[in-house]
Amino acid sequence: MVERLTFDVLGDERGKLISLEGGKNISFDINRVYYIYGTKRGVERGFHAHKNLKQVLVAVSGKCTIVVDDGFSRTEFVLDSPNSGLYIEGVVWREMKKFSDDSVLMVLASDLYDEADYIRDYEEFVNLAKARNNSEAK
Ligand code: T46
Repeated sequence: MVERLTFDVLGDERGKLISLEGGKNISFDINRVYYIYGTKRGVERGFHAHKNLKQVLVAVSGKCTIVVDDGFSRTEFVLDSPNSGLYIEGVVWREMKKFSDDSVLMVLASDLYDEADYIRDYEEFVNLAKARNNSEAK
């Protein structure tokens, strides 16, 4: 499942503030936060799926493009605002590209880092995505 999120902006005369809270505007408990910045021009990252991890991606500065693939079709999302997020859950292949020089991509994750949760082989991903889709259809 992939869903675009829009966060409320708490602004006053001093500027803007956005609050992300596990179990409230973020549907899961947040166990890890990491951010990707200083990305060199032309670099593409990701190229993997997760078995169980839930994540919300937010471009807190600058801009980047996220490609998501559920094993059947691919969709591109541009993240270019701190008040917009992309929720990704389930077996979804993701690629990140077109990072602006000032891009800071912050990711909220439901679990601690675990390499065993990654699927880094595209064929293995497609097989698992199709198997999960078939079992959900029954
Ligand atoms: C994802 C996309 C959006 C850690 O040690 N701890 C961490 O929490 C993370 C995220 C990474 N690492 C290590 C593992 C690698 O040696 O940092 C290195 C770079 O990680 P990776 O190549 O997986 O980074 P990306 O940008 O391809 O993918 C990351 C996340 O790993 C992934 O979960 O969904 O961002």
